Amino acid sequence: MKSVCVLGLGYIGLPTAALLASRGLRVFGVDIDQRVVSTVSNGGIHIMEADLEGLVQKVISNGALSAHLAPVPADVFMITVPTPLTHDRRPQLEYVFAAARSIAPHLKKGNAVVLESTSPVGTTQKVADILAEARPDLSFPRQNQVGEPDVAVAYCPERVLPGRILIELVDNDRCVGGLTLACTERAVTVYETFVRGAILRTNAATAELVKLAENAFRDVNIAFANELSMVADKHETDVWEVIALANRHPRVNILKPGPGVGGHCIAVDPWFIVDSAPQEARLIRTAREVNDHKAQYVFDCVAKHLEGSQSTLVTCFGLAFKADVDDLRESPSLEIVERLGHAFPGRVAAVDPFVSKASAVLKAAGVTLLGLEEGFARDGVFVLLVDHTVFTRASPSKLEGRAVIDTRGIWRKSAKLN
Ligand code: SAJ
Repeated sequence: MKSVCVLGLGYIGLPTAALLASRGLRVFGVDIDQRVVSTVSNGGIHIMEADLEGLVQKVISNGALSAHLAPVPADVFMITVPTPLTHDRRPQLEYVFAAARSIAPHLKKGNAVVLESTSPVGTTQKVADILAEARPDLSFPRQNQVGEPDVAVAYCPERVLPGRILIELVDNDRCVGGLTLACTERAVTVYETFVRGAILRTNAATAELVKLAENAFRDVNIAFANELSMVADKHETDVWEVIALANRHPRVNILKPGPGVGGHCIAVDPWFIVDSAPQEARLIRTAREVNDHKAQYVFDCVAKHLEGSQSTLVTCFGLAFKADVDDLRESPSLEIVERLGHAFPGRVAAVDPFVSKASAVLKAAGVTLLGLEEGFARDGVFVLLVDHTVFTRASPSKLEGRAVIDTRGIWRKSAKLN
């Protein structure tokens, strides 16, 4: 194996392509967005991720990585495109299938195709079927069949945490599931070039469900913390104190409540399980509903605070979906700020050191974007939505005598919302 073509240069594809290129492979990065291709071709990056820019610069300048608008023949094709939800919460797999169709003309005997995008069980087989239809001259695998097909097809879910992607791509264990045993072995050789963690072999359907199970597990556990925070408010107790004390039990480890769950993974992937097994996945569905409801609950708490006066201002700290990232995808904080802006015109401002320009959504909601000091200088209520490190380091004097609604428990010992 000498070359890899990575389809989709997003949060997973770009770091993976750069890492493979740094391991002596010739890597062709493909994206349908001209701006992404131009940025990467110039050694730049279009996402924020620790240490990524330096690595991309290096592998672009030494010629190991190049960016393209269409697939280039290679030994291995890696699909890392988004799998969003449709409006009715069903997996939208069109990007995966389009990527498969785009590589079909370039395939030759001995190639491997690895899907990394989070996908419902059965998607890897569908990719193999699309390739088989487009290339009747080559043989493709069927799940659990014996023998070695001309082109190997496997699933290997990404499981890296944004903010730590380059570390976790190397150190995390990986789960590789081929449609056949031979497919698994071929895909394993790809990951052996850069993974220091264990490479665990299984079949494609299991690997697909493993990925969904990981994120659903976390969602259910965060839902427990969020539900507990609402119960604690009702009993006028401090949820952070409850959690700290409960977690002193040797077998209890409650996660942290917040304004809801965001990002493109945990807020989305559990729906793939619900869609495929609606009767069975009752807890997973409820957890999603609890976490989605938390944003509404926070909005209601702030609204209750503001309704008493016609002029009280509100300053929201944090827009990103979690601490120390600039990613606004599915962000409950952004949703809360947007709704507050519409409900209380002219009174809402937001501060987020990772967001430099107010988006169209914020502008439409009439929300002003302020710098940190400007935000602290404002009158009225402070609403803490994201535990960015700069917020956790704010001097207590900035908060003295303030009405604070803290959804993350970093500014007030008592984080009760109402
Ligand atoms: N959150 C809480 N309380 C917590 C932990 C998280 O409210 O105690 C919230 C965060 O604020 C955020 C959301 O949950 O809004 C998700 O954040 P996260 O840091 O838990 O996870 P992601 O979405 O950044 O990354 C997850 C990871 N999955 C797991 O930890 C099981 C990562 O390993 C996956 O690779 C990634 O999804 C993905 O791409 O699927």
